[in-house]
Amino acid sequence: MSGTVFTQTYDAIRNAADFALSAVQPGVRLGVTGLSRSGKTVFTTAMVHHLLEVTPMPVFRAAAEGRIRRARLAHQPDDDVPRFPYETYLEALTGPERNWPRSTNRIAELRIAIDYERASGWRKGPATLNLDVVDYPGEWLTDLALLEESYADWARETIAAARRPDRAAIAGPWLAALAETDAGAAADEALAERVADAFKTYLAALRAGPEAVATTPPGRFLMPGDLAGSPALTFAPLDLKGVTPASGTMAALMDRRFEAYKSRVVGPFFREHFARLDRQLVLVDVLAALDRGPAALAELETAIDRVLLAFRAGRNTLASRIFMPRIDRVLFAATKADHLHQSGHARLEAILRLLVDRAIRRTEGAGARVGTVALASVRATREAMVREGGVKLPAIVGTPEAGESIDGQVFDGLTEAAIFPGELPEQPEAVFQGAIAPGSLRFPRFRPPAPLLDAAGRAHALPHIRLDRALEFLLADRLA
Ligand SMILES: Nc1nc2c(ncn2[C@@H]2O[C@H](COP(=O)(O)OP(=O)(O)OP(=O)(O)O)[C@@H](O)[C@H]2O)c(=O)[nH]1
Ligand SMILES: [Mg+2]
Repeated sequence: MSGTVFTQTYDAIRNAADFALSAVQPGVRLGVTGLSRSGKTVFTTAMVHHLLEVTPMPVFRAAAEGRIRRARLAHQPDDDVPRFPYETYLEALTGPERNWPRSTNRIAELRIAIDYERASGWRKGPATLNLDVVDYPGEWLTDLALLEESYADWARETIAAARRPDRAAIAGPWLAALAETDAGAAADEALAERVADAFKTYLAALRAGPEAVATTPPGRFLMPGDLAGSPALTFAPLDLKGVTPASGTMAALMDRRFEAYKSRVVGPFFREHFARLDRQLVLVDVLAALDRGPAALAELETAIDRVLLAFRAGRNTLASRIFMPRIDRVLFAATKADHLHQSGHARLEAILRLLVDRAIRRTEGAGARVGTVALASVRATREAMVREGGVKLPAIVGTPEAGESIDGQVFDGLTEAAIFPGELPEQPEAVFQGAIAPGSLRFPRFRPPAPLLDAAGRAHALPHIRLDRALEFLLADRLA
């Protein structure tokens, strides 16, 4: 209990310090999150690029009205968070090789100081807004549920979920290893590592399987950040058979590590990072889930529920003693919309809207203003009409990455192709009734776009779809 009180005091002091600072220098902390491969790094890179270059963004009013004078990278406020290597990622995207940034598995931060002109009112005149962007894995949000659970409960539930008949093939090896592990045996580090490894292999198989499960905590097991291999990540559920762990046993060791994971890893993340965010962007690869089929879609719904619960935490939950979120706007964005002709964008957004609305109903509110958008952070395609069997179809044209294949044709990474990606149903509900057969859509990975040069040979800014709408929702009031 005393620890909790201390935590609150500490938070109060820090929040007061944040507040005192913000009175001098207005700031906004924007979280960018989403599950693995949802497009976080590409979005953050593109957003920073458009802000720094002050590109024309019709829907982002502050930019459209010419009130953004200049934006520059500034020193980030947190010395213990890795800097988001913007320059490296932009170079990868726009360099001669045109590569997407590599996969990341940890938190990163970047500060952009935006010099702008206030729109109106008594404060009219020049001002500066410090925008802190924090990119972190969405998997970490799933750990919130653990804060209220004991090791025994978590172990029982996780084992029960693995014993579901439809998971037999995926869970088999781990359940076999589990059956051979005696929770009452003497604590043994080598054994703990073996059991934890078998459990991690199971989690990885779940994610790669048809359900594409990403919401089975602990979130750091697949997204360890800098903690890979540390004891706080070397634990796993054991079959306790209803017996309370006796000291010196494997069960007691696992129990202690589980508690350490909560207090050393989960708590600090929510307190020191999540609770300080003002705005949150959640990127969702809706197209990939649609293409994988109903199980993946159901899993995506669970993931959105978990995210919303994290935003609402703080009302009558144990978590509220640990942190209190202050996020007042959440934007869910369906990414990679450039995989569809623009005629399909409204349908894509409608499906996301439905997923989010259902989640809001299930989780009884969002605790923040919620928006949805279908966007492409970096548009890798252009549009065309193709003729297939005498019918004209809305298609997209881009360069599929080397090794991608569509209808038996394997691409070399140099050849452009016009692709009809398939059609999304008019009624968004239909996707839950199997309107899209698994694997029936054509969503190859495209290479980043070739640079467009102006008359003087200078490269144009990276193309995007509705990135400006996202910025307007997330930042407009702070740049008013
Ligand atoms: N065509 C297209 N592809 C995109 C876009 N954004 C992301 N992608 C693709 O999605 C992949 C993942 O994007 P990232 O931004 O690295 O995703 P992430 O969420 O940071 O992924 P992790 O770091 O692995 O968690 C990229 O390598 C691209 O292939 C987009 O706007 N258009
Ligand atoms: Mg990333």
